[in-house]
Amino acid sequence: MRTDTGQVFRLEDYRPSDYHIPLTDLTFRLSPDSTRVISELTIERRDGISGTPPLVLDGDGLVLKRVELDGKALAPSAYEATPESLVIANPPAGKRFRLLIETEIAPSQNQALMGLYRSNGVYCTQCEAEGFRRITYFLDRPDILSVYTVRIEAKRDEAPLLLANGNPGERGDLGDGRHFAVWHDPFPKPSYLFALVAGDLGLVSDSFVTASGREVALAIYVEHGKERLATYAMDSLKRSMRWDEEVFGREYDLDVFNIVAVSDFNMGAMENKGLNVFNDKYVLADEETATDADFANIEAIIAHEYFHNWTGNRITCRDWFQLCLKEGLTVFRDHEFSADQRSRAVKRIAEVRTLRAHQFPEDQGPLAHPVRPRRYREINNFYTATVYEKGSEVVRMIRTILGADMFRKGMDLYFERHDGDAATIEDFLQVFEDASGRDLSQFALWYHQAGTPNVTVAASHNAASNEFTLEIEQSVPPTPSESRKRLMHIPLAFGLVGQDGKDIAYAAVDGASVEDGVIHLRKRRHVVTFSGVAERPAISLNRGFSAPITLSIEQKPEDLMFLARHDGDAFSRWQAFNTLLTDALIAATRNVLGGKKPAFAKELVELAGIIAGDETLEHAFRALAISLPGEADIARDIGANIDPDAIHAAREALVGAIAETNQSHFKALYEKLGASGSFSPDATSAGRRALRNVLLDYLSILPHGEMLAADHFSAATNMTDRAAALMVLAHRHPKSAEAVNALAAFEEKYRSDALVMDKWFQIQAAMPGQDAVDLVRRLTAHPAFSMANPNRVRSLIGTFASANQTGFHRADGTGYKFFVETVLAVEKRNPQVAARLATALRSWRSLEPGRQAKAREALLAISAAENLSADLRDIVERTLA
Ligand code: 0A1
Ligand code: ZN
Repeated sequence: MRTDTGQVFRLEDYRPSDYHIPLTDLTFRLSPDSTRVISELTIERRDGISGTPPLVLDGDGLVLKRVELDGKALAPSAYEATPESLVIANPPAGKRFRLLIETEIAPSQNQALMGLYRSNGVYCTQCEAEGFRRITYFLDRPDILSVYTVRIEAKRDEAPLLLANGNPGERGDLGDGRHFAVWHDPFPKPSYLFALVAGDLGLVSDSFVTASGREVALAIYVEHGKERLATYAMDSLKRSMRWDEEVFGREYDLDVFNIVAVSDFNMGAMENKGLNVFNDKYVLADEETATDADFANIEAIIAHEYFHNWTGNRITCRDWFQLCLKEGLTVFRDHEFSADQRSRAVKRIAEVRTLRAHQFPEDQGPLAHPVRPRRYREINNFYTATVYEKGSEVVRMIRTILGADMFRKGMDLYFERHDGDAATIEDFLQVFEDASGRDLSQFALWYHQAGTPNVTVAASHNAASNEFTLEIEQSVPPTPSESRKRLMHIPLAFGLVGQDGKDIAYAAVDGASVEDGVIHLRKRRHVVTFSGVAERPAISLNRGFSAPITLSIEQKPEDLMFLARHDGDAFSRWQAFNTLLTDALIAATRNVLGGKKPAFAKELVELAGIIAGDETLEHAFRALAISLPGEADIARDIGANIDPDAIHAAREALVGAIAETNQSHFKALYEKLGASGSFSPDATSAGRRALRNVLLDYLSILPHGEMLAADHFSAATNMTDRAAALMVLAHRHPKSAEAVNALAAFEEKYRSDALVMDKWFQIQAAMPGQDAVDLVRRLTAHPAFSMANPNRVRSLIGTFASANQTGFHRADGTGYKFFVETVLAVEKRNPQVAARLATALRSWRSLEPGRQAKAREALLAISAAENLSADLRDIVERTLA
C-alpha cells in the first residue's frame, strides 16, 4: 500500500517529459506468486532537449531483477532502483536507446486490485490511473504514447486464454505444459490503457461489420456456464458500435474487440484499447437475476467503455488534470446513446436525479473541486461525480449554446485535429470556437470554477403594458480554496406557458441575449423583459435542465400544479411536481420537529393520483413523477441542521397521505398493470414494471400492505418485481412474518449467486431505523460476504453509509463507530475502495449539532490511524478541513 507522502500535484507544474517511449515490448511469464515481466523499451530523447538529463521511471512496490542498456547489463553504479523508481543518471548521448527491465511481481497477493492481480483464478490488470507502475518501471503518465507488443506465457491448463490489447499475433506451445500468445496494438497508447487477461473463461462471440465494410470479431469472456448471461451485453455492444457511426461518424479500428467480465473490480469497467475489462455486475444479466435498472446500467456502461475508443483512447488526456476531457465527454455520449435507445425524457430525469444526488452534495461540501481540478494529492480520488456527471453537463451546455449542427462540426474538428494526441480542455474548447466562431472564454469557467451556481428569479407581469419581466441574478457560492468566484455564462432554456398549455409567443425581448428558447446569462443581474405578452404566463425555467444550477424562484403553487400537468417540456413537468413534493416534505419535516402532525394540501395529494393515471404519459415517466424525493434529497434541500429521523417521519407521512387518498384508484391501476407475462428488458416493459412497483410501495403502507407485498413477491417472475417486493417488505414491515420469510426465501434461492446476494445485502443495509447497524454488522459474518470483494463491500457497507439516512446517522453515533472500524479494515486491503466509502461523511457539517460532533469524531478517528494510505488520508483531511 502506498502511504501518503503529502505530495501535491499541480496543473501549472506540467512539463513534457524529456524522453519518449515510442515502442514497448513486454513479455509476461505468468505465475500466481512470482510473475516475471520483461520490458524492452525503445527510448528517445525529446527534440530540443540538450544534454542527457536523467531518466526517471515510475514504480510502485516493484522488485527489479535485471536491467540492460542497448543489450548490455548495466553496472549497478549506473542506476538507482527503489520500489518507487528506477533512475538512470546518465542515459546514452545518442537520440535513441533500448532499455531492458525485468521485474518480479506477485499477482496472487495483490489485493488493491491495481496492476496485475488475480480474480477468481483469472489474471487481469487494471492500470488507470497509475497501476502500470505496479507491473514495471515506466514513464507512467498519459502523455507518453507507445506502440505495444505483448507476449504472454502461461500454463495452458491454468490459462488457456491469453489476451492483451490490439490484434492477435503468433501463438504456440512452449512444452512443459506452457504456451504463449503475442498481441500487437498498432495504435500508440498511454500505459493506463494497457491490459492483459489470462485464464480459463467461457466465450460468447459475434461479429460486426463497420460502416466501411470491415468485419470485427466481437467476444465477451465470462465465467464458464454464464455465457447465456452475456447476451444483453453483446446486443448493447453492437448497438453502441452502430450508434457511434451514425451519430458521431466514429468507426471501430481494430480487427477484434474483446470484453472480459471479472468479479473483483474496483470500479464499473475499464476502456483498455481493444480489451475492455468489466466488473461482472455490468455484463451478466437475465430476467431471473437482474433488475431493469441492471439492464439499463449494462447498456450504458458497455456503451461508455466502447465510446472511449475515440474519446479517451484515440484522443487521450495530456495529464490527469484533464480527466474530464475523456470522462465528461464520454458520459455525455453514453447519455445520448441511452436517450436514443430508450425514452429521452425519462433518461433526462434520471440523469438529473443522479446529478443532484451525487454531484450536488460534492459541489456543495468540503470535497468540491472544479470539473478540471488544479491540484490533487491522490488522482484515484478524482474519479468523481463532478468530473464525470458535471463534466457531461458542461458538454451538453456547449451543444445547447452552439446548436446540434455546430456541435457536431466541432466534434468532427476535434477528431480530425487531435487524433493521436494527448490533449487538454483548452484544445477541446478551441475546436468549438473555431468551428462556430463563438467566444467560449466565459463559458470555460464551468471547467475551472467549483460550486453549483445559484440563480434567483422574480417574475412579474404588467397587464397594462403587456410586458412580462424576469429579474434574474446569479451567484456562485464559495468552495474550498476558491472564495471569490467569477460570473458564469449560464444557458437557461425557458418557456412562457399560456393558459392553454402552449408556449406564448412574445414580440420582442430586452435585457439579455435570447436565442432559440434559451436565455444566456452572463452578468450578475439581468432584467429580461418580454413585450407583447397579454396574459400572465406560467414561467417554465431551466427546461431539460439546460444548466446544472440550483434555481430559486417564487412560484405560486397553482402555477407549479399547472406546469406539472401542462408544461410542453417533459422534464420541466416532472420538475414542477417534484418541487411541489419537496416543498411539502420540507414543511412536513419542520412540523415533525415542532411536535406537530404533518399535513398536506389536498390538491397535491390528488395530483399524484391524476399523474399516476394519466394515460397520455409513458408509464416510466409516471413512475418517476410520483416517486417521492429520497431522504437524502430532502436533507440536501433543507441544507442545514439535518435530523434524518424527522425527515423519515415526514416522508412516510406523505407516502401515507397519497396512498390513503388514492387508495382505490392506485389499487385498480396496480391490478390493471398486472403481473408481467413474458419478460422483455425494453424500456416500455420496464416502465410498466416501474409504475406497478411504485404503486406497490404506496399500497404497502395501508392496512394489510405486507400481504399485498408478500403476494407480489411470491408471484414475481423476474428480479425487478421480486427485489421491489422484498424491499417494501423489509423496509416497511421489517418485523412481519412476511418480511422474515421473504428474506429467508430469497437467501435460500440465491445463496450461491454473489451478484444476486448483493441485492439481498443492499436491501437490508438500507433498512431504516435504529436496528440497521447491528444487522449490517451481523451480515459482515455472512458466508456470502467478503471484505476483499469491492461489490460485496459496496453493497453492504456502502449502501448502509450512503443510502441509509436513519441507520447510519443514528443519533448515538454507533453507525459512525461501525463505519470507522470497517473503513479501516477495508483499507488494509484496498485503499481505493476504502477512500470511496469514506466520502459518505462528506456532508457531515449539515447535520444537527449532536450528530455533527459524532461524525467529526469518526473522521478524526480515521485520520489518527497509523500508516494511513494516500487515498484515505486525502479524503479524510479534505472532509475535515
Ligand atoms: N476509465 C474508467 C473508470 C475507471 C477508473 C479507474 C479504475 O481503476 C481503479 C477503473 C476504471 C471509466 O470511465 O469507465
Ligand atoms: Zn469513462
